[in-house]
Amino acid sequence: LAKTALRTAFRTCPLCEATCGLELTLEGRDLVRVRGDHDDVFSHGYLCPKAIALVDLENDPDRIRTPLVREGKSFREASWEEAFERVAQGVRKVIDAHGPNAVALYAGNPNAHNLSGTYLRVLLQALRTQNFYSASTVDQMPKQVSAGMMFGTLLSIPVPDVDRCEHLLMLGANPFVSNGSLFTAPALPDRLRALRRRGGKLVVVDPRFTQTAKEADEHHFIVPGTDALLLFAIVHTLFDEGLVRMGPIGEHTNGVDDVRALASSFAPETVSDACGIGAEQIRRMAREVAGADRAAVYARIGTCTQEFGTLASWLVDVVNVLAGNLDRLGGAMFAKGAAGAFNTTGTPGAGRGVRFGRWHSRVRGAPEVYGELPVACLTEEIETPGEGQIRAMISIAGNPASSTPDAARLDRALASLEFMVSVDIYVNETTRHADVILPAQGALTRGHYDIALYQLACRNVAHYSPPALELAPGEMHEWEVLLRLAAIAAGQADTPAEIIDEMVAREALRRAGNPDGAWEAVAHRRGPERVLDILLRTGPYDLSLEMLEQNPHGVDLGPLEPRIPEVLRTPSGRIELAPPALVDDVARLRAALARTRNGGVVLVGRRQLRSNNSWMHNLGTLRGGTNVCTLQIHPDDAERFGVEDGKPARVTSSAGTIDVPAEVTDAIMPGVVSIPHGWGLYDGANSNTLAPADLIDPLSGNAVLNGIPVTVAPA
Ligand SMILES: Nc1nc2c(c(=O)[nH]1)N[C@H]1C(S)=C(S)[C@@H](COP(=O)(O)OP(=O)(O)OC[C@H]3O[C@@H](n4cnc5c(=O)[nH]c(N)nc54)[C@H](O)[C@@H]3O)O[C@H]1N2
Ligand SMILES: Nc1nc2c(c(=O)[nH]1)N[C@H]1C(S)=C(S)[C@@H](COP(=O)(O)OP(=O)(O)OC[C@H]3O[C@@H](n4cnc5c(=O)[nH]c(N)nc54)[C@H](O)[C@@H]3O)O[C@H]1N2
Ligand code: SF4
Ligand SMILES: [Mo]
Repeated sequence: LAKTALRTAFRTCPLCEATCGLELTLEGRDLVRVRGDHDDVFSHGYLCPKAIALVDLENDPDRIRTPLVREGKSFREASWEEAFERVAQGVRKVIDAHGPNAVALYAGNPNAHNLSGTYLRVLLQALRTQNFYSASTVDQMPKQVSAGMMFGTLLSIPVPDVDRCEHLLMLGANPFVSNGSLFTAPALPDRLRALRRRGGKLVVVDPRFTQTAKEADEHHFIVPGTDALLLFAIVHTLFDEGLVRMGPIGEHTNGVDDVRALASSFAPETVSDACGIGAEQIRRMAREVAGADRAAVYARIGTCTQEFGTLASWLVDVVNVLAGNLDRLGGAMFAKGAAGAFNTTGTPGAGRGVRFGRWHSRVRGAPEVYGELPVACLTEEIETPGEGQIRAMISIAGNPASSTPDAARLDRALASLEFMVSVDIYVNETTRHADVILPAQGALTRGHYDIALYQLACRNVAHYSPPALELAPGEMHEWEVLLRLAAIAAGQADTPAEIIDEMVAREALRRAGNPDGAWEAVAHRRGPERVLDILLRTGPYDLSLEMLEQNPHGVDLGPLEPRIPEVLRTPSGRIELAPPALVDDVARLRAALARTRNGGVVLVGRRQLRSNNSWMHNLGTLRGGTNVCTLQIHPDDAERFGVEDGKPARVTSSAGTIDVPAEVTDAIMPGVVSIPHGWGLYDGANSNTLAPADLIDPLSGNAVLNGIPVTVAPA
C-alpha cells in the first residue's frame, strides 16, 4: 500500500497559556509527530510533554466523535439533527416552564484556548440567564477584579517584562511545571534561567519547595493564605524606609496616602508569625524589590484561589507601583494585544471602569462579577427549590464536577437536573450526567489565535494558525454548535448558524466604527475567523488575517512599551491605588492576623508537568511515572499523624474525606499538605471533594482551594 506523503503544518499549541509554536508532521489525517517550531517568533522551538501528547489526544479511542444521547443509564450514538432536537426539547421545556434563569451555563478552561470561545457570548445573550458560571472563579478572577479596579478593564493585567527584568519576586506560581499563567511567556523556564544568567535574582514564595524554587536564588515557605499580609508588610517597609519612588507614573496615580495609612498596621514584625517569614527577611525582600533597577512582583494561582485572593492580587501591583516598577522596562508592563484587546478599544486614557454586583446569586446573595456568579454557588443553586432554581445546564469544555468545590455534592446535584447538554470531547465526571453530549471538533481542524493570551504576553506577538486538517466527516465546527445552541435558547431553533454568524460579524464591525471597505475585505470568511480579521484590521497594528496567514511562525510586534496613561480605562483616567471595595476588605485581613494555628494542617494544591487540569493525564505518554496523585506531607507531620510514605492516608475536611497515598517529603512546609487536582476518574482521588463550597473570596467570588483546614490520619 502506498504511503501517503508526510506533510508539515505549523500551529500554536492550544493546551496552555504559553502559546508555543508547534511543528506537526501529518500523514493523511494522522498526526504522527509533534516538535517545537524553531522558527516560531515567540517560543523558538520550546515545547513541553503535553504538546507531545497531542498525538495521543488525536488518536484517543475514548474521544467522543459522534453526538451521544442518553438512553436510560447509558448513551447511544445519534445524528446531529436528533441530538439538537433533544436539546431543543429539553432546554425549551425548562425555559418555558421556569424562565431563563432555570438554565445555567458553565464554561470551562479550554474555551480560553479556542477561537470558538468568543462565541460563548452569543449563546449567553440568547439564554438571557443570570446563572453563568465558569472556571474563572476557581482560577484568576481575583486578579481580574483587582486589575479592573486599578486599571479599568478585566484584562489590564501587568506582566513581568521578564526578558529585561533583573529581580523577580514570584508568589504562588510554579512556571517550571505550569509554564506561566496570566503571563504569556513560552519557554518561561528558559527566560527565568536567562534572567539569573545575566546576574538577576529570582525569589520564590511558596508553601512547597517547588521545581521553580529549586531553580531560584531564594525560596521562602509561606503559610497558605497569608500572601496579602506579606505584601502589606512589604508596602509598609517601602513607606517606613523611604523606598517609595514611583517615577513618571506617580502623576497618574490616586490613593497613595490611603495605602500608606492602611499599611501602617502591617509592619513586618506584626505579620511575621502569621506568614511564617522572619521580619528582617521581609524587610530585605522589600529593599531588594525597590533597589533593583528593573524589578517586578508576579503572583499566580496560589495567591488567587485563597481566602484573600483579591487583596493579594491588588497588593502585588501596589508594590509594583510604589517601587517604581510598573510600566517600566524590565518591570511589570502592559502588553498591547493586536486583536480585541480590552485596553486598546474606547478612548485612550479613560473609560467606564468596572462595576460589580449588578445581580446576585439567589441562595447566598453573592454578587455578579464580570457577568458571572461564583461557581462555588452552583451546587446550592441546583439543590435549593424555589423561583429561579437551576433545572438545566449547558456545559462547554468544562468539568466542574472535578474542578470546583464540594465536587462530590455537585456530582449528585448534576444527577438531579431535568436536562443537561455538554459540548466536550470526553465522557467524564461532568458530562456523564448529560442527556446529550455534542462532540467538539478536533483541535487540528480549527484555526487558532489567542485573543486573550496575547493581552498578557511578555512580548507583543500576533500568531494565527490555520486549520491543519479539514473537518472529518460527521464533525461540526464548535462555533457552529454554539450558534445552534444559541438559536435553540432564543426559541428560534430553525435560524441557520450562518445568519447568526453574519449578525455577530456585523456587530463586531459596528463596534469597531464600521471602517470603509472593511466588510468587503472580510466578507469571504466565516465564523470566528471573520471576527478576528475585523479585530486585527481595526486593532492597534496594521494587520489583517491574510498577513498572519503569510507568516506561519507568527509576527513579532516587538518588546513591551510603556503605556501609561494611554492604557488606563478608569473613570478618573488614573491608576486607582486604593479602590474603596479593596480598602473595605482590609478589615477582614486584619482580623485574620489574630488567628492562631494551634498545630492544625491546611491543604494546598499543586500541578504536575504531565497533566492538564482534569483531562490529559490518562493519555499514553503522560500516564504513570511521577504523574501520580499523592498527599505530600512533611516528615514531622507524617510522624505526628502516624502516616507512612507510600501508604494510604485519609484526609478529611468539613466538606468530605478522601484516601490518597502519602508522599513524605521535606519539600513541603510543616503544617501544610498538598494534593494535585483533576484526579479521580481513572486513578487517584478528587481533591475538590475536600474544598468547602462556602469558602470564597468575597470580592471576586473565587473559591478557596488553597489553605483548607484538614485532618490527616492513616487510612
Ligand atoms: N483544587 C484545585 N482545583 C482547581 C484548581 C486548583 O489549582 N486546585 N485549578 C483550577 C483552574 S486554574 C482551572 S482552569 C479549572 C479548570 O476547570 P474546568 O475547565 O472545569 O476543567 P478542565 O479539567 O480544564 O476540563 C476541561 C474540559 O474541556 C474538555 N475539552 C478539551 N478540549 C476541548 C475542546 O476543544 N472543546 C470542548 N468543547 N471541550 C474540550 C475536556 O474534555 C474537559 O472535560 O480547575 C480549577 N480547579
Ligand atoms: N502541566 C500543567 N500545566 C498547567 C496546568 C496543568 O494542569 N498542568 N494548568 C494550567 C492552568 S489552567 C493554570 S491556571 C496554570 C496555573 O499556573 P501556576 O499558577 O503556576 O499554578 P501551580 O503550578 O499550581 O502553582 C501554584 C503554586 O502555588 C502554591 N501555593 C498554594 N497555596 C499558596 C499560598 O497560599 N501562597 C503562595 N504563595 N503559594 C501557594 C502551590 O504550592 C503551587 O506551587 O497552569 C497551567 N499550566
Ligand atoms: S508549555 Fe503549554 S503551550 Fe507550550 S507546548 Fe506545553 S502545553 Fe503547549
Ligand atoms: Mo486555570
